[in-house]
Amino acid sequence: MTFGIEFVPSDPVLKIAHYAKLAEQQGFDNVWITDHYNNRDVYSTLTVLAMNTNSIKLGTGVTNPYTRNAAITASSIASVNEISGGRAILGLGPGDKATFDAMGISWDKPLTTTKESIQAIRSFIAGDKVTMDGDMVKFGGAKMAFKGGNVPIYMGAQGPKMLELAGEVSDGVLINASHPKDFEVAVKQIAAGAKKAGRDPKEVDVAAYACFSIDKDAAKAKSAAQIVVAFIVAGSPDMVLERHGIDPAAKADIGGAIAKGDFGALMGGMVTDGMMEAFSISGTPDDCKARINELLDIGVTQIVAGSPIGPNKEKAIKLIGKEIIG
Ligand code: F42
Repeated sequence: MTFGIEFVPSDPVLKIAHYAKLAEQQGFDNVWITDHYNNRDVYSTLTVLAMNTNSIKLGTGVTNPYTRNAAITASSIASVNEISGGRAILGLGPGDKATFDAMGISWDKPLTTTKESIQAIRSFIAGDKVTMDGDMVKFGGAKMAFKGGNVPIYMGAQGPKMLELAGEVSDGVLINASHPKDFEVAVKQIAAGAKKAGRDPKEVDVAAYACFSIDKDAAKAKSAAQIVVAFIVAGSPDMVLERHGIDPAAKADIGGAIAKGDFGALMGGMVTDGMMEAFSISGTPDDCKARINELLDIGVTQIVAGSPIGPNKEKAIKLIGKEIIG
């Protein structure tokens, strides 16, 4: 098992560098930085992290193929790879529709765009001259002027077809989920894709990109994760809610409370224990360890501690290091 940590650059980059250094000292293997246009830039953040750490792997978690052309993404991640002495990982997913609507970008064929972009990015990083006439990605003989080295490519994926594609073409998959029931399904879909491509499914690192909150006080840990879980419920497909015995009607109520900024209602019972159980790894170190062990048994190979990590990030990173990574 490897252990990763996610940071959202809504915090200043130097603060994230401090947390990343601490995570490295505590034995984390990977740091993943999210990419949204309204936060600090993901590659600037990774560059600062590269200069402030020595061994932790540095990934986009995840960028997308719509706001950045595949050649630009290849050049950016290859630069981080060079600066960090070969520690870069590219995490790529199709992004989300609401963001692209706000940016005036049409979100056509997310799966095809992701697949073709990965093909192009791999070729650019290898130093090839790229000529492509895909459905969504086209290049007329573009080539990078430097070699990118070895950069693993991970996919952000939840849907069945995306997970299958991840099994076919990726080095790893970052799955936004926390519960064994979701991974039972996902692991099978990834394995089906790998078999289709003639690969051993073990070649694909299966990462639980989880809503994680740890504290010695279970109630404090859970309370810190409630708002994140509310957003997950509001954005989950009905099928996923039903898998966890949650009435899909709750989605509209929670979405309404989020839209009104009514955090009192969300924290006051709207986010149920069942939702917390389904969509977070939260509680004491022993609670978190028990869930992690269940996930490992099913085939998860990397645990990513995602937002909020804990009521106090610094304490939470140290607790994970001491009690879980050990
Ligand atoms: N998104 C961001 O914008 N920034 C982030 O930092 C970020 C982090 C992140 C971390 C982990 C993670 O798992 C996801 C993350 N995301 C982030 C979201 C990510 O970018 C994707 O939005 C998300 O993972 C994709 O969700 P999904 O796997 O459900 O895929 C969607 C697109 C979907 O609908 N998939 C379908 C499926 O079955 O898998 C397939 C749809 C399909 O086949 N489409 C056809 C095609 O060619 O694209 C076209 C069909 C037609 O009729 O046109």
